Amino acid sequence: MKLYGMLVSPYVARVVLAGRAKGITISPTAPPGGGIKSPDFLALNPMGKMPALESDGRCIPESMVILDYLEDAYPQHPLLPADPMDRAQARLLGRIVDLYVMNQLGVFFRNMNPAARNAAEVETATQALTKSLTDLEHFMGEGPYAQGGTLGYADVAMLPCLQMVGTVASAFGVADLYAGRPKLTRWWQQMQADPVTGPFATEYTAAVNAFLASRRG
Ligand SMILES: N[C@@H](CCC(=O)N[C@@H](CS)C(=O)NCC(=O)O)C(=O)O
Repeated sequence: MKLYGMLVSPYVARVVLAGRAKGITISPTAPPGGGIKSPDFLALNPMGKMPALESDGRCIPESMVILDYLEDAYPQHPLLPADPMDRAQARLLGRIVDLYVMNQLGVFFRNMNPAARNAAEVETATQALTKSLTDLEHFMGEGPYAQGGTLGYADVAMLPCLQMVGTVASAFGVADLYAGRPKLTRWWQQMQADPVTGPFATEYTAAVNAFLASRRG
């Protein structure tokens, strides 16, 4: 099994983290042909995005589909709960992050330079981000993990994405994604305390900061 991509991508990172939570080592490797737009990589994954998981000669893009594949292929240490409604809730938290939280990231990236910033666009994205976090908070469980008392699917789906968004949004005056949101606040404390996600969060913060520093030049 090969995971193509770079750890700094939150979508790649959630697959790496899912592997760690399940006790499987999944290390990202550089896409073949020198990048995600190379003919060699596009032959495997014409979507031209990371991550892509290659296994037995077949390729799966889309990080949440990869998480589901890992659940099916490595059932020994499940990250999804057993109850159908709980499973749906876990997937919902990942879906809210992907469709509504991460959706704002592009605007922030486009406006990183304060001198060329579109203030109206940033304000709209900030409001949408605020709403999406409130929605996420609503659907989270009572904790201390995203859904219940053990590390699971929703935690690994959420963690790198919220770390990336939090770091980028902090450059736009959004000081703390979790402030005023008790479930998210407790969750983030738990993520830092957990023996799997704590070290991962430190490693991922370093990767994000290095990436942002390289973009600043
Ligand atoms: N929905 C996809 C998103 C993947 C994605 O957008 N990855 C970014 C890196 S963070 C990428 O490959 N971007 C290159 C592009 O869109 O051309 C997933 O969950 O895997």
